Amino acid sequence: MYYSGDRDRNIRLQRYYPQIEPGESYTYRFLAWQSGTFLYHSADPFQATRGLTGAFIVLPERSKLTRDVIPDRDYVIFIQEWQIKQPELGEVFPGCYTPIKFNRQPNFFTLNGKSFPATTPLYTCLGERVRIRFINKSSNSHSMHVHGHDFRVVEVDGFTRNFMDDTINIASAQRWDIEFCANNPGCWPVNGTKAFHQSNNGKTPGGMTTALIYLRC
Ligand SMILES: [Cu+2]
Repeated sequence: MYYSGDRDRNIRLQRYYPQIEPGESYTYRFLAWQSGTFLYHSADPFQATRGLTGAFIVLPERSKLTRDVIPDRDYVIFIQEWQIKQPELGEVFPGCYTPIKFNRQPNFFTLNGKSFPATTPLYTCLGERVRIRFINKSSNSHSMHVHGHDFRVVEVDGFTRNFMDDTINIASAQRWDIEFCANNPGCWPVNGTKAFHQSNNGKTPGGMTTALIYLRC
């Protein structure tokens, strides 16, 4: 919604980020001038803490999509955290809850919307090149690693990087793209390294943990 003639900063913001009321739609059109890993979210930060956000991936121009640009596997891991009212720490109390919008003390941690053990594994075959695009849409930084594998950081925030590492600290809103050769068959944890983030309301195992699983191929 646009309020003309008002100098208030918040109202001017609404001119750039339209309020889309229930039942309404709004079409954004823009030039995707930069390839890379991005995200979109509601302009209201407290709608984003309740889930109005997602991944936005821009691939290189078609003419530049060569074999060395496209990995065999290309995964997105979208990191979020939630504050959900629970009677006490250390247990999960099943039920239907609305996340607390201020989200100052998150007690649930998800990868692509699920906490371990409900997270979706990443699959690969021996010898494949695997890319993982980590997107941190949360208010904390998250230190992530892939057990059993070193990796190359190939992009941060859509900008090219080229260095080896095995654990990366992803600040709030950052996107880190890593690539590695699947050269160590097995079933490996892929997880955030902070203890409480590996739990569901303090109950382990849980939280931002998933698995890298080698298939027989
Ligand atoms: Cu770990």
